[in-house]
Amino acid sequence: MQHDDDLVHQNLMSLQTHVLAEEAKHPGATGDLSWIISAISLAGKTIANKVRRARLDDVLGAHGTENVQGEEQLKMDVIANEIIMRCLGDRASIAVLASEEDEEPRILRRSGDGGKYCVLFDPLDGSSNLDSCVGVGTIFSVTVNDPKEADGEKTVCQPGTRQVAAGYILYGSSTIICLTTGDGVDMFVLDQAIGSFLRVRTKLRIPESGTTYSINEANAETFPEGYQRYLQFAHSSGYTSRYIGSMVSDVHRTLIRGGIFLYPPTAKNPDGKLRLLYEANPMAMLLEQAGGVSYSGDVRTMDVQPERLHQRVPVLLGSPAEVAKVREFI
Ligand code: AHM
Ligand code: MG
Repeated sequence: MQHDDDLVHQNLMSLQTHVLAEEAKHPGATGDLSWIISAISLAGKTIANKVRRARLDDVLGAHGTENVQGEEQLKMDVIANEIIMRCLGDRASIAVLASEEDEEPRILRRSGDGGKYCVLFDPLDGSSNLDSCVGVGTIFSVTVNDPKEADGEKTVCQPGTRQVAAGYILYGSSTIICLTTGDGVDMFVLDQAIGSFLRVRTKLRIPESGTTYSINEANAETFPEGYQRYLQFAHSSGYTSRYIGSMVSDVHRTLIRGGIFLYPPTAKNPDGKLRLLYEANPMAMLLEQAGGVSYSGDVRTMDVQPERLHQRVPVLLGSPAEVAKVREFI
C-alpha cells in the first residue's frame, strides 16, 4: 500500500520550485536570493555542457595565462569564469562578484543601486583533473553586501558565519547541486533530458563517523607532526584512503559516506592550499548544515576573520566524530 509520504517523496520538485517554496516560508523575502540561485543553476547547466564537450571542442589544456596566485590557467578555467560572469553579471541584486580566477572582486553595483549580495566562487575547482575525466566542480558562497564598505576586497572579506547561501555543483557521472540557504542541505540532480535540476535528497545528513580519510598523502613528510600521527593511527586501524584531488568530488563523497577530508599545511603551502572565501567557507557551511564540522587549524573555519580575497587556510572537515579524533592528534 502506498503512503502519503511515499507520494510526497515521488513528487517532482525542481530546484526552482524548491527555492520558491523555501522563499514562501519567509514572508519578508524579496526573491533576490532565489534569483541569484537561479542564475547559479543556469551557470551550472552551461558549464556542465562545456565540461562534457571539452575534449570534442578542443578546449582542454593551458590557456597560456596565470591567475593572481601564480597558477597556470586552463582554457576551461577561463571559459567557466566567463559563463558565471555572463549568468550572474546582470542579476540586479548582486553588488560584488569575486572569483578565484580574477585578481580583484568586480563591483557590479552599489547598494544604492540595489546591490544587496556578494557572490564568491571557484568557477572550476579541480580543473587540472579534467583530462582524466574525473569529477570537477563549481563552488559558490553568497554573503550580504555591507552598504557602508566601498572597497571591493574589504566587502567580500566576511567570515563564513555571514554566508546566507553556499554550495557546489559537481560535474561527475551525473551533474548535481548541493545547496544550503541556512536550513539544511538539499541535493538536486540535473535531468539532461528536460534541462532541470530535480531534488533527490532533502535535509541531507553526513554520517556521524566514518573510517575513510581523504588527503594528499604524498605531502605527509611535511605535514605538522599531529597529522602524521593521525595517519599512522588510521593505517593501523583498518581505515580506507580515497583521494581524487578534486575538492568537490572528495567533499561530496565525504558528505555522503562519512569520514574526513583534509588539506593540512605543507612545506609548499604553509597555510594550506585551499582558499578560505570561495573553497573552505562554502564547504564548511554546507558540512555544518548537514551535521558535520570544519576546522582550519584550531579555529572553526567559518570563524576565521578573512584578510584577503585569495587567502589560504588549512582544511579539516567531515563527520563530527572523526574530525574530533583528528583534532586530538593535532
Ligand atoms: P584549484 O582550485 O586550482 O583547482 O585547486 C584546488 C584543488 C582542489 O580541488 C583539491 O582538493 C586540491 O587542489 C588538490 O591539491 P593537490 O593536487 O595538491 O592534492
Ligand atoms: Mg579551487
